Amino acid sequence: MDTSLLNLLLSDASLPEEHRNIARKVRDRERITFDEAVYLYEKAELGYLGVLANFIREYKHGDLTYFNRNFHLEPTNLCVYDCKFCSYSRLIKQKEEGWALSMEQMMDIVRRYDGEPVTEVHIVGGVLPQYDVDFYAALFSSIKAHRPELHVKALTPVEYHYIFKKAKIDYASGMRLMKEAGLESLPGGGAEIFHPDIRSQIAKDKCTGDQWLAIHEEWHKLGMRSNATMLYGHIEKFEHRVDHMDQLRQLQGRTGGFQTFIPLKFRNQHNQMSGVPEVSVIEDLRNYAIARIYLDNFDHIKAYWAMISRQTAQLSLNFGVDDIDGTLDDTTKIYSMAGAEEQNPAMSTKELVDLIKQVKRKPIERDTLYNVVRDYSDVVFEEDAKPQFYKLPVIN
Ligand code: V47
Ligand code: SF4
Repeated sequence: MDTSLLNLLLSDASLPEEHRNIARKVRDRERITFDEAVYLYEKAELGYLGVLANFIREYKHGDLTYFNRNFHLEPTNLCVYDCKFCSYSRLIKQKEEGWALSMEQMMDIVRRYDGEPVTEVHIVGGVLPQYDVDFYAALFSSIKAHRPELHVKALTPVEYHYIFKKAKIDYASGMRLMKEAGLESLPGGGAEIFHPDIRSQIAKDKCTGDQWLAIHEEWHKLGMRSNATMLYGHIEKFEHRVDHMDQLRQLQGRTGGFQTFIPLKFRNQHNQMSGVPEVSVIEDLRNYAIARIYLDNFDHIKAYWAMISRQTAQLSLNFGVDDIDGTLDDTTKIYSMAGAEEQNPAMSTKELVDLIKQVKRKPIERDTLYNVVRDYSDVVFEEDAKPQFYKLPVIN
């Protein structure tokens, strides 16, 4: 691991005292405080943050950069809630623009991947009364019966809180039931911003921040893993971002069950918050870097390429990120509907590997639990083996 840039920073007498103290803490692997994180958001420029975050990224993972082969299953885009940032949900009254798949239709989607080398199905969508505890338990067990090695990463505390309340069961019993049915991990969605001052404005009615955290905690107590997200860059203040990460850091301290933190950039197309401008790419990178520095007990920071563009995903690998999610196969609509650059998100394994190699990192295919499936550092794809020459036009 190269410490020269960090040492150079530390030897710079013109660097403000607070900057130097935080850099020293990072070098000595000490935890930074809440106030220091707010200070970084307010005062630190990108180059400085990049040196610190990349130092942490490299002592945790060297050049390794993870991706997986997955597809999304989105049962419905109808939803009983009305989150202001959501471009995806069609309230039940706008039913003509929506879809709600039956169990058979969902299994047809799963069967479409028979024989394909995918390792994970990520299930995410809206909340509807007909999808209850029994429905989801039957879905998970049907998927596992059909393809036992396919990892089921499904739903968020938003759905779980809703279906457990309806079934009158507590979180602990509910999560146990889901595990028995075949659920293997929880994606990070539904977290938005935990702080009630913001949550009540953008995502009122659905589960609170405390309920989101309580459901993950019950899941972790069963020995299971999950992810966490943060929807940033809208009406929240820097203090709210740090508060959000602080609650995650505390829960992680108690359970160790989180695998990865995924900052989700607010996109402003076709939703009720279209008047709120999106933040710049500089702010995206600063945010990844501060997350990497603050969340010292999280192993991984993920940039979701489908939402921030392939180029920003490449850049993020120098700002603390070590994972860029998966192939997706054009099976998710959440971000394209919100104005993300990728309108039909799908990348072949070769494209993902090339994207990572182009910026001199090592592409590692992982499964959902970060077991290494394959190291692609020295893999030559068939297309690469035969050099392509362009025929020059003959000029007479
Ligand atoms: O909770 C909705 C977000 C999330 C918008 O765990 C928006 O591996 C930005 O959580 N602008 C769902 N974001 C997706 C999600 C996720 C994605 C990829 C990987 C994983 C993982 C989890 O999408 C929602 C919400 O925070 N979202 N609308 C929008 N306009
Ligand atoms: Fe429903 Fe989720 Fe959209 Fe909120 S973000 S309206 S819970 S689909």
